[in-house]
Amino acid sequence: MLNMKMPNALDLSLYLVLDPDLCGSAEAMVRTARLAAENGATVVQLRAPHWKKRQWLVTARALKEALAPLGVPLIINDHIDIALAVDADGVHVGQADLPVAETRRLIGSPKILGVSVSDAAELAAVPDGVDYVGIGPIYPTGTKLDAAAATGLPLFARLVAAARWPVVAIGGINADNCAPLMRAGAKGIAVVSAICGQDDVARATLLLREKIRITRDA
Ligand code: TZP
Ligand code: MG
Repeated sequence: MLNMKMPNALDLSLYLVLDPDLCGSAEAMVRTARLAAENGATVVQLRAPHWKKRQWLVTARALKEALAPLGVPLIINDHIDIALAVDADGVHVGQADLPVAETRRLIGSPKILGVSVSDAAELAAVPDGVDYVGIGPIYPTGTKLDAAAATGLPLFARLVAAARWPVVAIGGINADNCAPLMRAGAKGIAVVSAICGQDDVARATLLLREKIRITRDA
């Protein structure tokens, strides 16, 4: 019998997107990521739109060291070179970033690739080659100032139904409003401010984790 080690299936259920401003510093970002991963975050994305490349590299490397022993994948927002430099687990691109096909060609087939969409037209235009689609913002958010208009729950449910890929919901999501998104078919929720900058990151993560569990078991 072949002794092949199957890669772990990608668990998108609680997807933390890091924010340097909300966390306070790069060091606090790494602490936040570790605490969240220890308490139920299943994916961590490094997102820092205003950073210079060197800061990206140093922090991505520290995150990889913190998360790899916990088995939690590290996704790099937009910067394929940083993902390759630290051997991150994947890349997440937006509508204004390098397109999916070019990104896939550069990172290779085993890596995770996600793309953001905010409406039906963007969703319909997503080509093969992605592992998941992030849809949002679903609810109003103060974290991404240039975000598109919030979809709201009914449109989100229609988008999930139309999606050919696993969907992660993002934007204004917290422990109180995440359940309907999971029930609508999301494979996971992505949060920034519900974890980053919270006084007790472990507790905030556990609360989200528990809501997801309850919703799944219902
Ligand atoms: N993309 C769409 S909304 C958003 C991103 C990165 C920010 C979500 O932040 P929060 O604090 O979870 O609303
Ligand atoms: Mg981007």
